[in-house]
Amino acid sequence: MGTVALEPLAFSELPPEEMLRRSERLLARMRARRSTRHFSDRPVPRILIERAIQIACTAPSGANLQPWTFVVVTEPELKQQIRDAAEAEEKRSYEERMPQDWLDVLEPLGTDEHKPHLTTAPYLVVIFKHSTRETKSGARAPTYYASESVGIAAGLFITAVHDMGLVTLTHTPSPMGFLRELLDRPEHEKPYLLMPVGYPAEDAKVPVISKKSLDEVLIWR
Ligand code: IYR
Repeated sequence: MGTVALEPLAFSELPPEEMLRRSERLLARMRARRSTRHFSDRPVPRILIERAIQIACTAPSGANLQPWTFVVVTEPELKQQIRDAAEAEEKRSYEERMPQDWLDVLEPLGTDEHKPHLTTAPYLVVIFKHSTRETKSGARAPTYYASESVGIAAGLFITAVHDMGLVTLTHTPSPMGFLRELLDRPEHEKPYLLMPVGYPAEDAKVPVISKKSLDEVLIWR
């Protein structure tokens, strides 16, 4: 394998006050982001979803392997099948699989096995993580830091959706294997996150919760 060509980094330095201004603007914008379970069925232009995915795909990834696939579901019957399967798994999880300490920490958030947003939201975006990749010779080889890479891409997707004025919810029905089957993805693609995307319902609610303070999360050494 040859080395990749190098080019100069396109970088324009900003004045310090402009750096601070931008950081404060983005912080205020991101502090307004909330996950809601209450979606409107109002249509959203496809181009916005494509843009959010393009933004997600700017993420750094292990060896630049970009170990992700985004499947966007709009077909009502398929959304219904996904909802039915997710609710069946979630019912078992809430009733049998999740230990009491997990149920206790979720209780204030009011989550349960009912997932109406999976049929209400105009789009269900499912991110798949590639556990292996195809080499030039057609053999299969590992991917590297795939979870970290896909997690970063998901973070950028969530940021993009919020910044363009839509809402999403990171949903992780467990186990998620049914998504690979329903969406016809190959064995090496593992469902990573299921995200309904759309406008919030007019009466959308969110739990009253707060983020940790800087003091609680930051240690300078
Ligand atoms: N996957 C379940 C349970 C759940 C787990 C966590 I951690 C949450 O923050 C929220 C829900 C569900 O989607 O209901």
